[in-house]
Amino acid sequence: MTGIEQRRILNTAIPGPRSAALQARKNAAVSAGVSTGLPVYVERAGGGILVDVDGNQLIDFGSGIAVTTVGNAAPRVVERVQAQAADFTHTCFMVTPYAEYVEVAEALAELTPGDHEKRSALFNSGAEAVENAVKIARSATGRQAVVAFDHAYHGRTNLTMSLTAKNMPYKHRFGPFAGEIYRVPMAYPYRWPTGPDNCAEEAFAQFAAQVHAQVGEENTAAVIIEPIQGEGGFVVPPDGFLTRVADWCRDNGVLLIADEIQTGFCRTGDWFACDHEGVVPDLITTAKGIAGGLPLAAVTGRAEIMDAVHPGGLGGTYGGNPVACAAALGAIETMKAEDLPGRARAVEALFVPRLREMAAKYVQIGDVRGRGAMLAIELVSDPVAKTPDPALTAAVNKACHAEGLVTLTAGTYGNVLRFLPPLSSPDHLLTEGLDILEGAFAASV
Ligand code: PLZ
Repeated sequence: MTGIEQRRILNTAIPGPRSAALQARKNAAVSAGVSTGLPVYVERAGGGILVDVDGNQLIDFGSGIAVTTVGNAAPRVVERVQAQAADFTHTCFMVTPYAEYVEVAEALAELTPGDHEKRSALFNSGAEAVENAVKIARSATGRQAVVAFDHAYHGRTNLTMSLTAKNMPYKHRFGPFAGEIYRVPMAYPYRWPTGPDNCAEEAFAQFAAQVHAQVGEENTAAVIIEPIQGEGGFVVPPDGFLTRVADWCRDNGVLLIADEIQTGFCRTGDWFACDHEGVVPDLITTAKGIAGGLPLAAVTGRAEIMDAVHPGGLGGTYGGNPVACAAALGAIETMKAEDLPGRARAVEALFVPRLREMAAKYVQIGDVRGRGAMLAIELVSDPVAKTPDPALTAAVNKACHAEGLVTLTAGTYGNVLRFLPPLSSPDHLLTEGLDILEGAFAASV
């Protein structure tokens, strides 16, 4: 750990005066298009704590949007990054390569679902990985159409924004969008019209029928899906849905791209969320948790698909930067040494009973869902009509922030509170965070 006392401390109002002064400078220097959910300015972080410039210590239930799974400034990451930065910081892998990139690709081949032969390519951000997965799928199949789901989130670049479902804030006024993208219903048990028991089968039937009627299997290069949707509201498809989609893809020569950028690397209690059902995607995109906070992303896939691209067709100046690769090797070592999939399951065991208790007490909590340390509650103003309640969601979120608990919202309707604590967080901080959440509910309903 980083020597930060694992204790919440509130010295000032949240945000405090130094954070407020920095936020004023931010507003004068940074585009208004880049907003901040909780404008406390962070000075140090580790374990389950963020320390701000006013000396407040906040409990982290966000991990910088599912990134610092191994913890912030995790010791093995820091050690490797410091050593690598002192050795060299950049050569460009496409010019004069280095071993760390190859080692990350080897680790991805070992850890990602399936025991087939694999290849990887490394990039800087999740969106860039998704862009490249689509390029690879089109190149390998000679087909163009890409099928994405309702509530999907795949990034903010033009192609990935086009794959993303939600207008505000991601797409509004940013069109025109990329072509050859088709959207189908998502298996969303809580909101499935005929009930959760029918969801897997009916959602799959609609998916297959719509692709057949509106796209054509033979025109479809890939189906892209988050095995648990992230920004869209932590929608967990019922068991059986992903398997049916994967089987359909195999039967139709369509590539299955699992976007595990948010779910990957121990977050859901497995190394990857696909492991839960034994689904083996043709291509998998990873980022976020892979490198403990440094920017790194990857596309990993079947050797014959990844190698179908012409030499020189994939790349970029910084993709697989040596310092980011060193961080990834430190992060992966940490995940193995500390059994972080097991730790994520322990987090689920600690959270879910508490969240269910709250749901029994507050009818506004319509659904408790997620897996491992990727958990959420969906808030509704009417539990029968399931009317989304984004106002209550914002109020609870704000009340948590005021008490020094960093929470995040999500969901197409803005009515989901999500919990993504770092897996380095001690239990007592998780319990205290849940106490704060319960207090925020009591104060807000
Ligand atoms: N695919 C499944 O979750 C990033 C986005 C936050 P980048 N999610 C957080 C925001 O508002 O921009 C994400 C994801 C999934 C792709 C991405 C994109 O990853 O590294 O943000 O480009």
